[in-house]
Amino acid sequence: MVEASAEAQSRFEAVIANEQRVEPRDWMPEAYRATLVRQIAQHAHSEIIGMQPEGNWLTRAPSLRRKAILLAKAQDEAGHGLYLYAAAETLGVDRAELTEKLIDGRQKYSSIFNYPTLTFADVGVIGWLVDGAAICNQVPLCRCSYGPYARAMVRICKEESFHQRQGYELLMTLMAGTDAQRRMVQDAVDRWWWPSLMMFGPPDGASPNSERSMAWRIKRHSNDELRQRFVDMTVPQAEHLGVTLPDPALAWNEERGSWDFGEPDWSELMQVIKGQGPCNAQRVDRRRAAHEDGAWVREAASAYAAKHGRGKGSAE
Ligand code: FAQ
Repeated sequence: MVEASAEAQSRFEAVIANEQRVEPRDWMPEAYRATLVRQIAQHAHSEIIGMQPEGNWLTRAPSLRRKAILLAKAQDEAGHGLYLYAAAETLGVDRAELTEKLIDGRQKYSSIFNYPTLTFADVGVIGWLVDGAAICNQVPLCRCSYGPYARAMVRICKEESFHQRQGYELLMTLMAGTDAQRRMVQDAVDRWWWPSLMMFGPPDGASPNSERSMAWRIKRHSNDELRQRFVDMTVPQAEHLGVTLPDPALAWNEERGSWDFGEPDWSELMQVIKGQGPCNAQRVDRRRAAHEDGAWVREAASAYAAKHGRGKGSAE
């Protein structure tokens, strides 16, 4: 990496301070670039691995309508992965290399996708809670200081909003059904509530990256601020739906104008991040198998690109 001139350094700092965007052509500190590669790659991997839990229900959706909706949602997640890998590539990394790192366990993806989807109600709860949490976390990323990431997030957030509504609509339908269907929804809420809170990351005191990412305006809010925002948004939705959130400490705090809530089990989050969650091995094995099964497509696309004089194509 070329040593930065004092002028380049102060130009970078002014862009951040003035709420402008850093673009791929601009000089940026190596640590800023590395932080973005880490976060964007983790985000892209999450979208791709995130297709698996719901994909489990594609062939067993209860109607053609539900199957079409679920298929469209999974396709959206694949698209989000592609925008995000493209954004990461503007930082000088190669998408194929990022995929290798994921399947070798050298890069992370969101903890939430390491839990099983036991019933079709899980599809609704993922839309409502997981996409709901993703929206809370990602809307501020539309104002991230790095241009390509911020722009990718605009479309992703629009699609995530649709995903959240479809999940909520599915749950409303189940809640208007039989007692067994209502029990199925409550059971899914009980299993997904705490993992959804963990999606926002460790508490602020144990979040080593937050301070610097916020100073660089990559992250706009701390993990705990966004978690609180999610709880405040979700409690009235749960009441409207007629489900109970599995947290006896949940109580309206008049003084703060917010909901108090219990402490997630942080040791569980750490276990899942370390690869020891209920489905980590299965998710990564499936991703590795899909990557290997797709080798012939990448080879064919590269051969086609070479034949048409485009050199090494974007065959991944
Ligand atoms: N899972 O210092 P911090 C979606 C790691 S997309 C796994 O607080 P940071 C769409 C973290 O990487 C969901 N690892 O880190 C969808 C760091 O490790 P490292 C994905 C986690 O980056 C819906 C260490 O712990 N969204 O849902 C997690 O400042 C439905 C210390 O943490 C994004 O990726 C976790 N939950 O803040 C798809 C959004 N939390 O790398 C299908 C963008 C923390 O130093 C179906 N990312 N870690 O070794 C972010 O906003 C941030 O990266 C955070 C973490 C907030 C996730």
